[in-house]
Amino acid sequence: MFKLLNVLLAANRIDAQTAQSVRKFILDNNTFSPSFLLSTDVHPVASKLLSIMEEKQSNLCVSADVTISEELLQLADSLGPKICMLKTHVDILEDYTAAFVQKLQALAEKHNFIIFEDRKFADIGNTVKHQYEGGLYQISSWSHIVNAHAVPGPGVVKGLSAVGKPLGRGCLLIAQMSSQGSLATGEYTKAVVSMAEEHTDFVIGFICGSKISKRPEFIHMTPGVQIQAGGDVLGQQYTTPEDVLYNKGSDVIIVGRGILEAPDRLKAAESYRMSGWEAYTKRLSKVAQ
Ligand code: S5P
Repeated sequence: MFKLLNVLLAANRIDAQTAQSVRKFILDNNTFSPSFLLSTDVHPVASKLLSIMEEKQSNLCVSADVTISEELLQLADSLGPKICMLKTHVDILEDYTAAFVQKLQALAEKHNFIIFEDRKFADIGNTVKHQYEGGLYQISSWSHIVNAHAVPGPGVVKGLSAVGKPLGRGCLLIAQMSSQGSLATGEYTKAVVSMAEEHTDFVIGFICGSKISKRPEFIHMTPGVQIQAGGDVLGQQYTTPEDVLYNKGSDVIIVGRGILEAPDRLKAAESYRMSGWEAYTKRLSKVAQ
């Protein structure tokens, strides 16, 4: 439809205003989907995430960095309708129990969001296999997505994949970081992209600051996002949703303190959802033109 509009516009059969209002109508009525960009076979977790994004008109991942499990569950329940994904750091909880993850899984079902344990695995394949599957947290049994540093080489992906693939799980590789002085830049980032391309049966995308791969099967997720650019005293650097999604070409924004420290968390989440979705669909419509 976008191409057709361009043809009609070029032939002066419609004016620019009509073309724009038809484009807006198509976007508003969701008659196209972000997954229109996908031409290849997509990993089931990635395709689930994309359909949740469309259905809820949300590309917001809340980073639920709280230390009490009851508070995390409350967050998941109240913000659940606004988000496509909830990111956890399960090892910062003071009171972790197996019952807690069961409740979290039930909330993920109820509100239809993906769970992403931000474990940042970074060891040899055999060790990460144990860390992913076993120990206190048994992450592979409940988290749809995990992430890993590529620094150990492809063994880290192979080890995680041995556990996660049979369970239908997906993995993100950390290709860039939001923190000041990060070493994950340039050639390192490129090597991470190559590593992902070698493991598309398990790797579904990246933690990154901008679009780093043109391959449509990869989802780009960006942390270090707040309504106002800036940072914290420990090196975190913030970019705005518009910049990350429209200018830098990422797909999902990961927001922690921008929501957690707001006077009204629900209101803040809705505002990130709205600005995130607007910037994302604006970019997709530009790509489609
Ligand atoms: O490069 C990164 C990668 C990650 S996953 N920078 C990050 O900040 N993160 C995580 O995103 C970080 O561990 C934290 O959980 C969240 C950002 O939180 P905020 O409060 O600064 O928004």
